[in-house]
Amino acid sequence: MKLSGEQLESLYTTMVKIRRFDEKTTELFNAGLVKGTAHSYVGEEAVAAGACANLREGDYIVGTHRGHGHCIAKGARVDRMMAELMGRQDGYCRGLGGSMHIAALDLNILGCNGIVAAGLPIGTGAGLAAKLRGTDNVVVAFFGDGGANQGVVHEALNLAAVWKLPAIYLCENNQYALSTATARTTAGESIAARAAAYGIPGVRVDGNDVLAVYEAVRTAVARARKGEGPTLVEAVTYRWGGHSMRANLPEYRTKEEEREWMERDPIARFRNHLVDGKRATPIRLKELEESVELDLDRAVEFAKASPEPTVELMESSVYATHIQVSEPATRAGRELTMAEALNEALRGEMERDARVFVMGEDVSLIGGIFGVTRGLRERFGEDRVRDTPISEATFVGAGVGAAIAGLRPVVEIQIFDFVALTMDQLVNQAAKFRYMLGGRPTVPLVIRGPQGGGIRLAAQHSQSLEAWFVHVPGLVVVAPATPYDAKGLLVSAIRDDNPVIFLEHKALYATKGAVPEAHYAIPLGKADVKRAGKDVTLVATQAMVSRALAAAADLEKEGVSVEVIDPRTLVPLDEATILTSVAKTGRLVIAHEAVKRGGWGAELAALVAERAIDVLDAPIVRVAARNVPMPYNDSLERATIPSQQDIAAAIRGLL
Ligand SMILES: Cc1ncc(C[n+]2csc(CCOP(=O)(O)OP(=O)(O)O)c2C)c(N)n1
Repeated sequence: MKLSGEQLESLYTTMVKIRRFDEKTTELFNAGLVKGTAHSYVGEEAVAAGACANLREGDYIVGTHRGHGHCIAKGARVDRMMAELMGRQDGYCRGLGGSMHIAALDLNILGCNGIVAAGLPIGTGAGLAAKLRGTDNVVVAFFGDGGANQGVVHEALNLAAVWKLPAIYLCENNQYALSTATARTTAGESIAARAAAYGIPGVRVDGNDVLAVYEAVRTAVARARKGEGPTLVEAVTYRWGGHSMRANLPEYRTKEEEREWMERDPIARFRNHLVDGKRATPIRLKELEESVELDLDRAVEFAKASPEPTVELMESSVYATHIQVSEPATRAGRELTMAEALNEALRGEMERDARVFVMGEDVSLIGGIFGVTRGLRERFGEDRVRDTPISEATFVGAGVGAAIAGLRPVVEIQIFDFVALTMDQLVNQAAKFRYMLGGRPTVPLVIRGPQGGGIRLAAQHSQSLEAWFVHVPGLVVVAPATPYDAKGLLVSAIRDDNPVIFLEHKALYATKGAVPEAHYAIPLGKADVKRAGKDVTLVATQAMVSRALAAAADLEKEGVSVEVIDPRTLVPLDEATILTSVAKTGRLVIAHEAVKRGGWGAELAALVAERAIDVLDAPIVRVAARNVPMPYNDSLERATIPSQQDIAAAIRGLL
């Protein structure tokens, strides 16, 4: 396609701006004004410039650690970028993110990323959001040749291909991953050739030819906008400098190779093309260069004048404010199982808010292996109730991307042990996204599914993993014990603007309890006193709650009055209710099913010791699983998970 003079000038300006921005960044890094590290895009300018020239404001991009060029090409302001690199409050992330996390949600720049290839699941989710909304917006997800060997790249390409998502996966093959040449790590004739395995187009282009990149991405964007699905584009290029500004590594490339590639300078090449083809005069190009220079000088001044962020800003950037709700006046209602109660919560929220959708393995056609999503497909259709491939990292990451792009995904992990496959997307992406971007974006994502033992599913299908998530700032952790709590808490989790880990207990799915028919929400961070007492405070979670109540009933016969508290949400934790109870009883027993070592009980014990040691009349006691993986054998499993008798014995030992 023949580009207008204005478009050509814009491409040229973008490339020059990217180059000069990173050259300036290097100077500022050497002068100590840019800290940590940054990865220069010099030499690769044609890729971002050519690709993003095809995009509209509503289109999304996700960048990489080498992402300044991606942001500039999508229209980011260089002054706010520079302020971010200097860690200042006027930066895109208010100084909390730095070079590797620059994002501009107003321009649908969903962030650079410090984790190699992690942007691909997120970009895939943004593509899903664009499709579910019925727009013709597309996403360009950048990644490197090193990133191409991450498992999530395979998963993302597969998912986008089966769901025909409007995505362009753009591999910047600069031929090295840090020090390691692509040829030493990468099988097959090319990265683009891998597209054939997914039945989508794969195109290899000269990444130093901005017009070639523009054309390849133009075709891919047109296909995506028409709803025909994703394309994999591989742009072959070369980075001129070292891996990062900090890296001071032994040589791994030859000077000759470096020289050869610098002779293929994408900017000089385009400049010659414009001048030789009489599409621009050298004088005009000089004018454009000078205006870039002026912009960058102003950007540096802007950044230097910007204030440093404060501790208050930092601390307040982790969580979005939780929704304010109050519990229903009555808990009376029909007897439902916990699975039915959860189903009602999902149904009610999907009725109420078209942005809510559900995805996970086997959640649609059969309604989930525990039946929690049963009937939702019939009611809301397959678009909003999606069976996924077995690609946990990527469908959770797609949930993150869709949430960032404005939807409210509820993602099921079929058995919570499988969450281990998703930890990057949960811990490095979902939990930190708001914070890394300066405390403004929201990530309204629920990750739910069954944990816990008791039904002989052995070591890889029975763990209780709440401590993993409690440890991560940015995540909300919910763990209901009754059908009533499960319904109201899931409603709140879906309405919350933070990523919520919603832990169900598989042995409780079939337990019954009264559940009000009306749609209701339970506040996050509010414990429930399941039984009042005055001698001992017993804090129990999930399957331990009914055992704690049974133990308390037994002990009452012995004249011991036990107060049983279910925190219901572990983050945020209702510290006040627990501390008030301990102040009254002077004794604390904590019961959970997770293994004792490093368990959530240790955190609570430490909290009470720090805050209320003077009111304690006895040592704090934890009743928890033995420090072993869950055994398969019946009686060994029983010997591992705390019983009602274990809890009662712990309490007797305190009196
Ligand atoms: C998951 C992960 N592994 C390793 C790293 C460390 N690291 C950062 S960039 C990089 C090389 C990436 O190579 P490539 O994807 O080709 O991108 P390039 O740096 O060449 O642009 C490595 C090993 C990381 N940040 N994340």
